[in-house]
Amino acid sequence: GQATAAGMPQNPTKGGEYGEPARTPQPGATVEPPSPLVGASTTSENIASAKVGKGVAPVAASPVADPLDRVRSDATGQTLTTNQGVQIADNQHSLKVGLRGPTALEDFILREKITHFDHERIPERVVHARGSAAHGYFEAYQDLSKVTRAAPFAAAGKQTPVFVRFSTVAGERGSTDTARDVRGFAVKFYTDEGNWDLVGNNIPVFFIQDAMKFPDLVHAVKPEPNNGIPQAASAHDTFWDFASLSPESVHMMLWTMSDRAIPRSYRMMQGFGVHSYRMVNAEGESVFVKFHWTPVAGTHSLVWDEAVKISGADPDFHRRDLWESIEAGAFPEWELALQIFTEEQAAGFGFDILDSTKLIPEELVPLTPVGKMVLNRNPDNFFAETEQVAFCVAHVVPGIDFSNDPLLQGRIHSYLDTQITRLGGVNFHEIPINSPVAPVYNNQRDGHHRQAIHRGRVAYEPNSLAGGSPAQAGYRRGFTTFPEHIVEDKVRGKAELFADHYSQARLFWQSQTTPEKQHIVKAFRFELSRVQTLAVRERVVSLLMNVADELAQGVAGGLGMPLPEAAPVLALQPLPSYEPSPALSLMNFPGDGSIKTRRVAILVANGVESEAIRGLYTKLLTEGAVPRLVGPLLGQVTPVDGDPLNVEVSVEAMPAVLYDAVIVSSGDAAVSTWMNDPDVMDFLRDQYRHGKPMLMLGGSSALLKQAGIPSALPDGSVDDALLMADSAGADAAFASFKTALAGFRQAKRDAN
Ligand code: HDD
Repeated sequence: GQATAAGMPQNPTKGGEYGEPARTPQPGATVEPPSPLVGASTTSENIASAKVGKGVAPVAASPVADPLDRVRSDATGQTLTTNQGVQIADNQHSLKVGLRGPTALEDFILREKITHFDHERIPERVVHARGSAAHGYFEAYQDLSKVTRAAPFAAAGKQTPVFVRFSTVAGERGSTDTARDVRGFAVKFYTDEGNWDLVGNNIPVFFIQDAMKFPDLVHAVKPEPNNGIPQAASAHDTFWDFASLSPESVHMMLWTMSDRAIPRSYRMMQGFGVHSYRMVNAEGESVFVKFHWTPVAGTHSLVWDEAVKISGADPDFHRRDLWESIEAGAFPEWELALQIFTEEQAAGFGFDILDSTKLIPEELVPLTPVGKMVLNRNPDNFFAETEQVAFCVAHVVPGIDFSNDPLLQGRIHSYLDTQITRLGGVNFHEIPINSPVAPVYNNQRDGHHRQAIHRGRVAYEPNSLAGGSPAQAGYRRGFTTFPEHIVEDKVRGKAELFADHYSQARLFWQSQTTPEKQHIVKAFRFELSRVQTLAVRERVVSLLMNVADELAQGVAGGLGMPLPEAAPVLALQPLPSYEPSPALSLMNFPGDGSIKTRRVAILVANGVESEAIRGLYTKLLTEGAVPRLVGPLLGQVTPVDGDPLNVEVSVEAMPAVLYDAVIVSSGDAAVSTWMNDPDVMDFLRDQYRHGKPMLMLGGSSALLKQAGIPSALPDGSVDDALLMADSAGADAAFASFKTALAGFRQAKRDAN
């Protein structure tokens, strides 16, 4: 307890006990931790610092975020009240008939509090339950009015506020971030002509071609209904049973077994609108487009062993990463590009642009960059914003229109419908995070939780009693559906080219680098090893045989099974043949070459030589990286030279998988302690195994031998991410270390 002016002990949570002084909270202390390199030991992973921010979102001017101040509630300096505004004298005790007697029904304060608590949870999203979000803006590079009248593209430099939510698909709300899964990439544009939601994924194709199959897909991948196992994983019988009986899913299967499904960060993955959409200009002319988001930080992924270990060490890995980088001012950024094509062009592609299991190779339709998106503000409240945000594929604005993709058509229905259950009624658009910045006037009325107080007696149109207001906008201003000419039979079925399930799966496979191919084979092996039903495993491999022999053989060999017969293939002619497309490889987007936000462990212990690491620490900070002094325990370590060092985090609390690279200090005493420390040995082995850059200073390179780490690559060549330097050469080694870290991972080491 702190001392009050009166010298009384003060506990701010016990107003009833200590009276008035307790109702005056302490002024919020600004935490400015000292550098870990000097002074008293205070730091921990959770203390605000220049590296992770101050716990208060930087406030960027935004027409969405700023008006939310209207509903932001800050209790600093305020008194506790009921929901009716009645001040509460005692928040510790229920009202009892005698101190040892029963609680009175009359205790409205207790009942209001408990009743509200009982209803705190709302249904989680049926898919994409686990997610993280941030505010930001989209800025157009150029005036795109030739192509679309959509507001965000009206002028070069025009900014449109956005709220973006990233997610996994299969896991429940509390599940791990690093599951092998598709990632959702949902962007709400608060345009000045209404809200536009671009609800995409980090993979440009989908498992199924028709919305009719979506509930089956989701039931198959979710935990099995009898025992609720497994959580956030596709590695089980029901998923692969469904997938193996749905050959249309083969192309997507390859993507989800690739490293795309285990991104290093939400900030380091692409996003795709998946479907073909239409853009329509003011003259009513239309083209088709596909949407692509490309991260400025490059595309980087985890390796599977690392993803599994992160799940234990920090299940919030991606959520924390997004939060911390925004707090630290390292704002994530993507470029938006369009593939623009006409109906006539599409007729010659050899695949159907209405089929969501197909992408359009960039060799066929190159990308046109149209703008960038920057995420610069964390939500203030996870529930109010991230949980209550409602994305809906049907939210389009004038200038954006749908295609007839049967998956998209079903989605147009599904998203509105699901919010009615999830958010408790039809007025979810009035929840602040969902409200457009464009004004809303119509004759919809009432419903649960109505916020607007509509004035007047007219709630219909046409009317004369309200002077005809609100009036139709007419075709020039209002949303106008592109008048596509259609004369067709009403049928259930699919178009012919939808039956080609393998051409693009082969294209994807052929476009991968060798390590990527190896990871795909291993992912299939892992998933199918967990499948208990032999026939399901066989069916999957029989599909893969139509993709590539080396793939099918690799997977079958890994499962200890003979090659089955290839699955039957419909003879369709002529099918497109593709050259490998470099854009389909993750390696194609290395990023901007910086090491910003990369986390670097610097191992320290008593007896280290501190001069070199002080220099490296400062250099890393200057480059925008996130160095951490990692020691055996919290507290201080005593180097052979200079001031004590403050350990920022212990090896136990943050193991190797939570860093992108390691620097191991020199110093005989420290090195000989580490030789016998199993945590440190595991740390080094994992760093090596996961391909991470390692800089061994002075005598610490002796640890490599002890850990069984080879000094050259498997092919005998030099490992340029495994660096050694004596302390005098540490500065020079930093340049090589930086290059290795910018390159992210040594793929050739590959023990994965
Ligand atoms: Fe979906 C959520 C993306 C097919 C039905 N979907 C949801 C979210 C994303 C996607 C990113 C989470 C939005 C958020 O963060 O709140 N979904 C996709 C993509 C698809 C796709 C890229 C294929 C191209 N989805 C799809 C189909 C249907 C749905 C075919 C149904 C016919 N999706 C839903 C849903 C969800 C949803 C049930 C659950 C929660 C929500 O909508 O708001 O309506």
